[in-house]
Amino acid sequence: MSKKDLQLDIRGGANEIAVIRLARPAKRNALGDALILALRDVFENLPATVRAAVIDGEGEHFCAGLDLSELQERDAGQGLHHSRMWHAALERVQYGPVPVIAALHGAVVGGGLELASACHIRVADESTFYALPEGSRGIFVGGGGSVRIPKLIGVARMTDMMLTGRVYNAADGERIGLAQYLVPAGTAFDKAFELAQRVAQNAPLTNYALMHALPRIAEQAADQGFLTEALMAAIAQSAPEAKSRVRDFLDGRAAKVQKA
Ligand code: 1HE
Repeated sequence: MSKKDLQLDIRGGANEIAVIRLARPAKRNALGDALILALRDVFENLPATVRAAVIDGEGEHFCAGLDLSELQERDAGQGLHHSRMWHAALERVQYGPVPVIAALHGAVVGGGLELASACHIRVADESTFYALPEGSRGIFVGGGGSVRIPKLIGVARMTDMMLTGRVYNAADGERIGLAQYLVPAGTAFDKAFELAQRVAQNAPLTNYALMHALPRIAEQAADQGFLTEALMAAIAQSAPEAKSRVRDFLDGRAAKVQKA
């Protein structure tokens, strides 16, 4: 991997946004080991001033998944560690310091879909298509896809994608839950950045609760989930920022919720 294959650009303003770009368009942003480790390092070392991140891919495609040229003869132990390396990196994306918004276009396939599913919001433009070609390559997902993708679309749809090689287009992808936003071709980054700016204005503890507590509460039995929720709510509302935001609303200084 060359240093240029993963680019980090911190955009200023009161709330900084990290723009992270897969920049290996000649290989359709395929993810080799070095690129995966670089992704992990970027999320581990984001400056504390950053409040949200956008990830996108240079060229015609978001990401072609695992760099198949690196797929050598691995024994079972090496295969296990390789998959665990992906898990560690994508955990840094999902459970890192700030919400991450994926700007998708073109191919979002294999490990590319695994990366996208580790992000908190997915914005897809009309050129986007989704597939899990692992099935036809004789392999299995290894980047956390079997945990995260069924949470978006259900086990049955993921099974179909892998058994039959089914490709979802952008509109169907949004319909089934692979992306939360569908935008005109060429505008995914702009929309993702706009959303990141909005997310960056939230109280940091609210964003923390959404990233770190909500997915875990959703995995808990209801009685445990209710308690975790109550603890998180108590912590969030005790922050000075929460008190001043509520005071702003009560004093008529904060925006009302507008009809959609
Ligand atoms: C690659 C890869 C790659 C492209 N690894 N080199 N992923 C896949 O099985 C998807 C494989 N890729 C494709 O199906 C297509 O490349 C795309 C649909 C993504 C794009 O098509 P296209 O026509 O724009 O590009 P292309 O001509 O196929 O590829 C351009 C170059 O990128 C070419 O190399 P070149 O040296 O001949 O120019 C391709 O070989 C190279 N390339 N994709 C390596 N993936 C943690 S486990 C995750 C498991 C997986 O992700 S498995 C799924 C892998």
